[in-house]
Amino acid sequence: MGTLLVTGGAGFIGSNFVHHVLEHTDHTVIVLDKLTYAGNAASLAGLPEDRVRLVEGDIADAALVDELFGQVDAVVHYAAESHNDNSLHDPRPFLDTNIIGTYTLLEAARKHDKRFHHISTDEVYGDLELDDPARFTEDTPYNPSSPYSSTKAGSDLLVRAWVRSFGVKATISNCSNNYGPYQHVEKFIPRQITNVLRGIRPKLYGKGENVRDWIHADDHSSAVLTILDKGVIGETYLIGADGEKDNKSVVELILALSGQPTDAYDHVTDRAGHDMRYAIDSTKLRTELGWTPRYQDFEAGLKATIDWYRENETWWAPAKDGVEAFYASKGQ
Ligand code: NAD
Ligand code: TDX
Repeated sequence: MGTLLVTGGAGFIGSNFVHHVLEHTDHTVIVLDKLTYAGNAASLAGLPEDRVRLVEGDIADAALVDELFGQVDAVVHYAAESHNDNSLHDPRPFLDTNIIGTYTLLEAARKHDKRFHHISTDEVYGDLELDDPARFTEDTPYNPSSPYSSTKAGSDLLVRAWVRSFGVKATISNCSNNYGPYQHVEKFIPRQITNVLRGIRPKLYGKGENVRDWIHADDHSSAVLTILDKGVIGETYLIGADGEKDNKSVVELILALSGQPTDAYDHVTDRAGHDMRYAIDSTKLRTELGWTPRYQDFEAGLKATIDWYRENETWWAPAKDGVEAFYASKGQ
C-alpha cells in the first residue's frame, strides 16, 4: 500500500487508471493535472476524497513537481498533449508538455529517487503496411510520423537516458489505441458515437482503410499496475489486446449498434501523413509478467461505451460544438 502520483489523471486514460487503482488496490492517489481542454475534474467525481486528491498544475512547474514527489511512493506519468490532429495544427504545446514536462518529472524522479512509470504509445514506431504480417515489438526501431508521436518518441528516449545516465528507476509502456468511458469527443470513437447521438453523420478520414489495434482503457490500466508491480527497471513493455480493426468497420459497427443504416456516414478530408496501420505484439508483457486482457470482445466493449456516452451527455456536451467547429474548418 502506498501513494501514487498520477500525472494527467483527469484525462481519458489517466482517469480510467485512477478508477481502476481505487477499485483494485489500497493505494491512495494524488492527481497532478493542468486541466487543459482535455482534462476534466468530473472524470474523478464520486471517488472517495480520503483516497484521491486533485492538484491543478503543470508537470513543467519544477517547484510544484518537487513538492509532490516528496509526498508519494511512485509516479505514473500519463500527462500529455495527445491528439495527432491538434499537433498538425499547433505543435508547440506538444513540445512544452511531452518533452519539457517529461524532463521536469525525470529530474524530480532522479532527485527524490522515486519509482517512475512512463506511459507512451505504439505511434513511436511509425506505421505498418496493411498487407504486412508484422506487428510492433519492443525491438522495432523508432520512426514517428506526426509532431505528437515524435514528441512522445523524444520523451521515451529521455526516460531511457535518465535510467542509463542517472540510475532513475523507470519503466516504459507503449500501448495501442484505447477506447472506453471518459474519452474526449475529439477522438475517433467518441466523436462518431456522439455524432450519431446528435443526429450528425459520422466522419471517416479518407477511405477509412487505416487500421488501429483497439484495447479497452481498463485493460491498459491493469497492464500498467502489473508493470509497476513486477516490471524490470529500465525495460519497455508493449501493451495490446489483439484488437486490429479498420476505421470503416468501426464506424459501421457504431452505426449498427445504434440502430442506424451502416452506410450513413461521410468520407472527409484525410489526415496529413495519416499512419496506415498499428499492431502490437504484447508477448513480452504476457509471458514475462503474466498479464492478460479482460475485454476480449470488442463489440461488447463498444456497446458498453456507446451506452456510457448516451447516459453521460452532461460530461461530453460542453466540448462537442467546439470540436465539430474545429473539424469543419478543416473539411473534416
Ligand atoms: P488526454 O488528452 O485525454 O489526457 C491528457 C491529460 O493530461 C489531460 O487531463 C490534460 O489536462 C493533462 N495535461 C496536459 N498537459 C499537461 C501539463 N502540462 N501538466 C499537467 N497535466 C497536463 O490523453 P489520453 O488519451 O488519456 O492519453 C494519456 C497518455 O496515454 C498520453 O501520454 C498518451 O500519449 C498515452 N497514450 C494514449 C493512447 C490513446 O489511445 N489515447 C494510446 C497509447 C498511449
Ligand atoms: O473523425 C475522425 N475520423 C477518422 O477517420 C477522427 C477523429 C479520426 N479518424 C481516424 C484517424 C485514425 O486512423 O480514426 C483513427 C483513430 O484516430 P484518433 O482517435 O485520432 O487516434 P490516433 O490518431 O490513432 O491516436 C490515438 O492512439 C494512439 C491517440 O489519440 C493517441 O494519443 C495514442 O498515442
